[in-house]
Amino acid sequence: MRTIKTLMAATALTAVGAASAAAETWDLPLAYPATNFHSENAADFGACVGQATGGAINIVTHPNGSLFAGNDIKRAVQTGQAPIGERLISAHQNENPMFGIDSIPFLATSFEDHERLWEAAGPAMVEILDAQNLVYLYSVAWPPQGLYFKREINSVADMEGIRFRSYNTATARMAELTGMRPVQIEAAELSQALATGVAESFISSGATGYDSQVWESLTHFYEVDAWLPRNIIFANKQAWAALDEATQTAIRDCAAEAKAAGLERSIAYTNFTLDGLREGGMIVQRAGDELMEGLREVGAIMTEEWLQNAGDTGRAVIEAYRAGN
Ligand code: PCA
Repeated sequence: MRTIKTLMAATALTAVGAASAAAETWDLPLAYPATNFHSENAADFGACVGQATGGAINIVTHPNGSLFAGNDIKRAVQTGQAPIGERLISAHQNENPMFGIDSIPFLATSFEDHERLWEAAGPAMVEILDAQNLVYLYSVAWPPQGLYFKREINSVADMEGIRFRSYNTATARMAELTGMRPVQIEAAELSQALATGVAESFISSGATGYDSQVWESLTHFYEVDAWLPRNIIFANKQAWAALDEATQTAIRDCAAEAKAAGLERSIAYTNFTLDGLREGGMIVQRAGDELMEGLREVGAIMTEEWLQNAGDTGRAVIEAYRAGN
């Protein structure tokens, strides 16, 4: 069995390897730490591509914003400074409202609903990215977003004046509407921002709180399930077009695998990291009714604002998603 597999792998290697002249290194900038599930998934994707292309494409991941800071990754790939990259797409909602479709409060709050929303948004997303010189490869959701604080919070009124770390338009808007003071900070800088008091609260997954060991500065995590934002892995269009068809197919196959594996990882990481926050000493619980009510009011305003901005394309996607409910 082992021999046959090895033989088959060796044959595949020769076949594809012979077709492509030289091995090419593709640097893949990532914004999140190496141990984060997105980063591990991207590393596995890279290994898959290396194997499937017989070493013709050697993907090298650069986690934690070490090659480009999160906010610069998309532009770097668009302009060909990097052939491939991973980015939290909702951080670019200012370029196109559709990029923020995954951050509409309380629209799709479970992995299941969120995947359906993404299915509905998919074709439009591919087209928008294409017009920006990007080839969509795969995308993976973060776990549901909840609120981190350094004291007990029972209502929106309790949030007044708190310095709140934002990571996209929606998080900044939520801060404004709840009377907090937003400051945009990369995940890679989060621990430091909390330690120095630049930020004292934020919304994110258990994953990012766990990755950043936020129990060193904060005490409470409220499960709110506001939305599940996504990271997208995309390639530069010219770098992609330079690949032969067999290589493109091999990468697409690996991307399909990474999409499915990433979802499984995200689901598994959800409870694992919430337990990790508890072990770190934090109080992890569902938000109370009064807080949820207040957040839902804010969410309704944000939903209306998004629909206004997103026009027909956005409305059509939301309607298609809602029709499936
Ligand atoms: N973690 C990322 C984005 C969403 C998430 O869960 C962050 O906080 O930057």
